Amino acid sequence: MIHPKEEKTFVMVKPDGVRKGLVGEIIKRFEQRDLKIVALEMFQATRDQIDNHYPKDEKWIRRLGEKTLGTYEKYGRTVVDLEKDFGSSDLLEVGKQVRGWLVEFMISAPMVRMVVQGVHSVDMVRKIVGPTMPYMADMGTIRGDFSVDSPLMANVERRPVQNLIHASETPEEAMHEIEHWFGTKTIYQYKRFGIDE
Ligand code: IDP
Ligand code: MG
Repeated sequence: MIHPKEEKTFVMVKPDGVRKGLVGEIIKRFEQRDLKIVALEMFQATRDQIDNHYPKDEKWIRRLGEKTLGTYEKYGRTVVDLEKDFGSSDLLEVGKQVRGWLVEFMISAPMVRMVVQGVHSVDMVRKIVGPTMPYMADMGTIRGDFSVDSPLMANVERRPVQNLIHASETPEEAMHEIEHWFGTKTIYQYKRFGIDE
C-alpha cells in the first residue's frame, strides 16, 4: 500500500472553467485545503484523447443514459419525452449521445490538466468540487459557487452539463487517468511547508 500522503488524483478544468477565468480560483481551493499540485499544464485535447479518457464500456455508457432518464422522471417527464429528445428510449443509445456531446465540448477550448496529491485526495477533491449537477451542489463547493447548470436544460440544448471540472471518482479511475494524461510527463515531488516537514 502506498503512504496515505502519496494518494494522487486527476483533475481537469473543463472549457467552461477556463473560459470563465476560474483556473486560479480552482487551484487555490485545492491548495488551501493542504492538497499539493504535483503536475500542471494547459493544453487543447484531441478528439481521440477525450474519446479514450471517458470509459467506453457499455456499463458506463448505460449509466449515463440511466442518469438522464432519472432526471427526466424526477421532473415529471417520461420515457416518451426521452424518446422525443433522443430519438430512442434505449438507455445505451441515450448514453452514447451524451458521451458524444461531452467529447465535442471537451475539445472546444483549451483545458488545464493537473495531478493533485494528498491524504484522501480522490475523495477530498470530489468534496471540494461538489456533485455532478451544479444546481444540486452546495454553496462552498466549486460547482456550487460558480455554476448553475442542470441536465434538464443541457439535454434540451443537446450539450453536456457544464460543471467546470472533471475529477476522478475512485483511486482506480485516478490511476487510469493519470497514466492517460501524464503517462510520459513528469509528476513532481517536493515538500509542502507544514504538511511534509
Ligand atoms: P462527474 O463529472 O461528476 O464525474 P459523470 O457521471 O462521470 O460526472 O459524467 C461525466 C460528465 O457527463 C459530467 O461531468 C457532465 O458534464 C456530463 N453529464 C452527466 N450526466 C449528464 C446528463 O444527463 N446530461 C448531459 N450531460 C451529462
Ligand atoms: Mg465521472
